[in-house]
Amino acid sequence: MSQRQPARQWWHDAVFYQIYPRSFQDSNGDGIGDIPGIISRLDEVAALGVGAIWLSPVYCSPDADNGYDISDYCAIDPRYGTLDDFDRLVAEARERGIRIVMDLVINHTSDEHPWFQASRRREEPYTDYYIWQPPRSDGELPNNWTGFFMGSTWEWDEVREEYYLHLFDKKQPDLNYHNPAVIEEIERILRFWLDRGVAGFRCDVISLLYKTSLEDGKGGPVIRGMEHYKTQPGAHEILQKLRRDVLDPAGAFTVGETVMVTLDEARDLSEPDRHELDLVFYFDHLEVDRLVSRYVPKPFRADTLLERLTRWQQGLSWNAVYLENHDQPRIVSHYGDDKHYWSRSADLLAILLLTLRGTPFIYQGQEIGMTDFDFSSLDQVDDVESHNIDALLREAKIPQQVRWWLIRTASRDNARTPMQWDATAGTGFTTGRPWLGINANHTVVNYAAEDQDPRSVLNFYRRLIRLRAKSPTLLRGGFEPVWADRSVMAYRRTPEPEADRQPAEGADQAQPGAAETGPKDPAYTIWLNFSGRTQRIKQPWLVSSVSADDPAGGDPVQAPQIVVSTTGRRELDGCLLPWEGVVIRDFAAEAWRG
Ligand code: TEU
Ligand code: CA
Repeated sequence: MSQRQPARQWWHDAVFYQIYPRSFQDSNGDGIGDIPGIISRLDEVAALGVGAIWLSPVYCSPDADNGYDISDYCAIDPRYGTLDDFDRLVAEARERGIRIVMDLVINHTSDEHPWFQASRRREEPYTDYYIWQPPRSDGELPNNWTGFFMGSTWEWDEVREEYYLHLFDKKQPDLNYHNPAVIEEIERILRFWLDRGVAGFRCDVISLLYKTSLEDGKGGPVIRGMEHYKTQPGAHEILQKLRRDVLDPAGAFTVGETVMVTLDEARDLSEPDRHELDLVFYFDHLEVDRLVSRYVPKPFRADTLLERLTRWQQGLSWNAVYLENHDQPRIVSHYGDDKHYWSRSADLLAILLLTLRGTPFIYQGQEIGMTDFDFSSLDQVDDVESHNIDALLREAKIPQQVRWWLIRTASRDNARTPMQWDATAGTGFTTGRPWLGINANHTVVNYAAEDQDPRSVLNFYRRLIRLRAKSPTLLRGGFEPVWADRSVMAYRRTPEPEADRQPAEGADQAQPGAAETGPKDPAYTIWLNFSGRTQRIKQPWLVSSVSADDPAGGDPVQAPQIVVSTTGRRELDGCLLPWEGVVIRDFAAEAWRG
């Protein structure tokens, strides 16, 4: 796949910040984050240098899955605020040059949504808004599918006297996308939020919308039946229709969450000439040390991570780059070392996120190095998925310690503990009783302390985001793997070719990387040591400050320079210290030819 430059759009150069409203900032002491709370922290978000906020759901919801079960798509849940609060958020963010991107959860609704209530009573036109099936002739379930939250995907409904399909929780019935009326409803919802100044949508499990058939699934007990609904032709048609009818006319941006997506599927879903999504979130790079999705840990290998990143970095025109979200464990606890090298490994992972090719997404708290939760038992955990998994493992007679070990490492609640704003008891998040436990390390890991500490993880993120914004190579250059073994990996970002140097779409001079007329931006080589041991690298280019004569006999080529380092070292001696990450500006490197 050639890495020719796609026509520049704002989201190619922006850094995104994901907010999980429930855990970001509470403004009224009920222990639950809300929209006025977010507004009160927009300066902090802006100070990070982000250009857009992805807002996890704030719609009306009975919260079976913390808002990913929506009962009214065009209303704000009273716990989060009002539509006026929302409009104020959009306006206040815009004033700070920040766009708002909403979470679009349309694979399923809440079972408390009026559509579902009417559908179960066969009230037209809602009868076929969902996927209903009678029992099989032998009285069995309609098929053998199993869901994302464990167990069968079918739930019996007393009123309708039929089963309905739910790929997630039974309170999240799947919509029927064979029904054109459902697609019209979705178009109305999109227009409702676009008319309120929203810049685009993060589309929840968007590749699962269209169930081509309900035949039995092949394969094992985990998420069985996916071959009948993952990235089906019908889904491509729907995405093209939504783009044509609503999204393109509004110039809206879309990033799709595409679980278990393959590279070919991702191309079909997001390459510019497909007119479907602008970007996709894939998961491969976060499962290097996992046997099954987020579960069952296995040893981490840096060379495996580089191999997977290279495939996606070079496989798509443009990537959505992320290491955390509200479903994943905290990356410093997952790939870093939050015990012995917390700050340095958090910085190393910041280098990885902000030097890869693509649009970076930072998850709230990642910028201050928040770690996985410090819970000691399941009763402190809220997430429906974790409780369902524990129930399934208990049925399978798995001992309690093993169940807890599995859940502790993979639970989504690791990402959902309240944002740590300061060292006070409520960590500045709430004056009330937080809906989920606050990590005891908030006395050290918090925004207020790090804001004042120039060597903090927070200021490291800020510096990297500034470096990226003024570097055409980091913004738009190529990606090449350089070297890796089980602990260390290195890659190069190569300058974009002359021909591709173009001002950003509708760029004003303030735009990062706008019309560059200055000296050509060099290449950057990034070296990352993912281990607590010093690694000797026998590679010639892991040295610095050696100026060389230009082989073409021109002026001496400027020596490679370390521009970012997690240890603060400016000289390299063929070794990488524990969790040392460096970004080397390398004038000697040839332009990438793409
Ligand atoms: O997540 C899809 C989902 O299943 C994820 O949990 C995914 O399996 C996992 O991250 C892979 O490691 C989306 C939302 O992000 C999640 O919060 C919702 O629970 C789910 O859809 C249903 O809406
Ligand atoms: Ca609140």
